[in-house]
Amino acid sequence: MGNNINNNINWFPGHMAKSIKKLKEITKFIDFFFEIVDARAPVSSRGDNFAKIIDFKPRIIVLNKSDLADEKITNNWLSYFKNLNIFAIKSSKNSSLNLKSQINNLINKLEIKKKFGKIRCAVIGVPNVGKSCFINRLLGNKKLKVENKAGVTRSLNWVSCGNLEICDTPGILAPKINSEFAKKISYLGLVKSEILNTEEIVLNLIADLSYNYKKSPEEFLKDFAISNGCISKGGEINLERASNLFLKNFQTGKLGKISLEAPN
Ligand SMILES: Nc1nc2c(ncn2[C@@H]2O[C@H](COP(=O)(O)OP(=O)(O)OP(=O)(O)O)[C@@H](O)[C@H]2O)c(=O)[nH]1
Ligand SMILES: [Mg+2]
Repeated sequence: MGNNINNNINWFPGHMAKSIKKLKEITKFIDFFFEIVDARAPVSSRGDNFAKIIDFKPRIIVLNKSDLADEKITNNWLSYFKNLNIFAIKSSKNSSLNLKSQINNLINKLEIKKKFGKIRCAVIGVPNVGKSCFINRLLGNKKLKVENKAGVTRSLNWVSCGNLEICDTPGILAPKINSEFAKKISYLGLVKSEILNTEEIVLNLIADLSYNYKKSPEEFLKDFAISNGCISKGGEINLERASNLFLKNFQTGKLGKISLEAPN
């Protein structure tokens, strides 16, 4: 049985605690941070954990997976951060935008005072948000392991990229996450799926997307199961399979480019 979505997510394995400790140790040597968030929910996918860790070092917010988000809302987020004098860029793994030159421009603006040696940065964020994939894009190769599940990177890894030394870090969640954040990061697949009750998440998601205009979320899911052939051998409706399919459709953008959070 998974965690109840109405309660907090309790997934704080040993490697996360260890990584927080290590991150705190290296922060004093870090010139700036890339903070990767999911463009579909930049607030919930940041959590409230990192401000304490990164010690007010310069940072660049990366609105990643922007290919899956509502473009207009992502652009509103960029204006929002600009108004707050926070550097932010949008990014997507298939984008043809020249990520490197965009980042070099920002690094110049960060005014990192360094007479000798390379600039050191670390890439931080919640699990499965695309940290390792982002670094691979900068490197121009597939050096770091990337997989579509939360908790792939388990320790801090340094790689060299031109004038940058970049540290890839494991995805970190707070030990306790408020239930609104928990809901959204579950929808987005940023939590280890094994600890979740997928059917309950999907019923919440259907309600939040207002798909249940004339039906209850339960009826909507049953109809979805039938129309997508999610039927067990005995002939019963297989809600588990239907829930997994619905969630996958949402997470891969098959239901459209949907942002879950917009700036005020
Ligand atoms: N659609 C889309 N998928 C992306 C993007 N960036 C990364 N992904 C996918 O997201 C999944 C997770 O990517 P990773 O780079 O492994 O994520 P991570 O943040 O390093 O995850 P952990 O190491 O578990 O913390 C992979 O399936 C990537 O292909 C993007 O911009 N768009
Ligand atoms: Mg990783």
